[in-house]
Amino acid sequence: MGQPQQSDGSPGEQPPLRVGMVGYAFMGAAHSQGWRTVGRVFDLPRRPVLAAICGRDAAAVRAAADRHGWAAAETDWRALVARDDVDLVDICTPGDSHAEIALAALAAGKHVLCEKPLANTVEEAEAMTAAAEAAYGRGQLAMVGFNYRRVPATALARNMVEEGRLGALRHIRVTYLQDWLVDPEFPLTWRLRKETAGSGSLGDLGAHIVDLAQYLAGEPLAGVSALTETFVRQRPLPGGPTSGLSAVSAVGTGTVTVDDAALFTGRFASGALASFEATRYATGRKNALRIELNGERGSLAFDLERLNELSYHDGTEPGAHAGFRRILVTEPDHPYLDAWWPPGHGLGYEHTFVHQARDLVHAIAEGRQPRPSFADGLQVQRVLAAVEESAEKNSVYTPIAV
Ligand code: SOE
Repeated sequence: MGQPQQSDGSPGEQPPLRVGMVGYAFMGAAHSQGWRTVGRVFDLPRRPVLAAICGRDAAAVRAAADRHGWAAAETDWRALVARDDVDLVDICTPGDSHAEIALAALAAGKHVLCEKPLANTVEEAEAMTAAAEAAYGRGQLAMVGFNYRRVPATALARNMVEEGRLGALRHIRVTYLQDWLVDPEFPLTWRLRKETAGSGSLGDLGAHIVDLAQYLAGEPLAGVSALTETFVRQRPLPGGPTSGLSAVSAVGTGTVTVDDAALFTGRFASGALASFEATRYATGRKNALRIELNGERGSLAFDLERLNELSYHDGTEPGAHAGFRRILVTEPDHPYLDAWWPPGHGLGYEHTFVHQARDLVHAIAEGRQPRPSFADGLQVQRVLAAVEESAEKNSVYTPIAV
């Protein structure tokens, strides 16, 4: 796995973990923030080092390296993967390059972190999972970046479901709403083309809520019935580089080849029912991910716009006292919070990437499979494929392949 590393501390201390990142836009910036901050907040068995960042535009990637604190900049991801001073490759590119980069990085002996969705197709995700499983035998680890598992409140919700506080689950209701495509003049960026993004709101937002619902339920979906729609089919071509979720238009138009919105229902093997809505056309909703779980003994509700809170209803309390109550998830005994600020001081979106980095560093140092694994990412990909298949057949119930 690259050049042998000297540890510079006490006997038994593990060497630094040298990270190489591909991509420097929105997700690249978010992951950079995670890598840069994690060792300053958490006590880690290996100290992450921001070794090199890669992007095709030499000036832009150099600027990103300087801004985010990366030691070196590359313009060819193959050169980054080949570097001896990189132990882990973090993939923050559009979905069409995930498989190629991840397969090359695993073949080169690196650990891999790959942004969601794992791939653009089930076939790519299968190849990536097979490679990750083979690499695991060689001591390499691979994880998918479903960062919303790393909000303290969602991690607490998972613990509460596991403890049986909700009893058998009956309903999971989840929506992920944004509005940055409402304007029909918003240009046809890579996120609106099937060949680059794989799918639209479905893969971008639906992948998050499928993963979160399955993580909280503790089981995979068995099947889905779906509707998808593309509301605006022609858009102006992009006129230059896109940045985050914004872009400028050029002359000419092109065809949107992905869904704009996806609505689907799902069934778990346990009998629980779920509903999902993913859209970038929910006017006024900026990054509104909400999930509610109803079980035979209680309910939980989470809203990303109030991410330091978890609502809990204990259905076993006497009716006169029962009702949803707000748990302020900022106590040191809540997930991740012993390392942060005093109670009540709150975290935000970017901290999920710090927690993601923390969990991955621990898994690597301890040689255990981090979750969500590539196999978890593949399973989500199969749900997305079943949603597309069901939508094509006018909502016919479609079992999830195993
Ligand atoms: C755009 O819809 C986006 O940046 C997603 O791609 C991210 O995964 C999500 O966390 C925020 O919104």
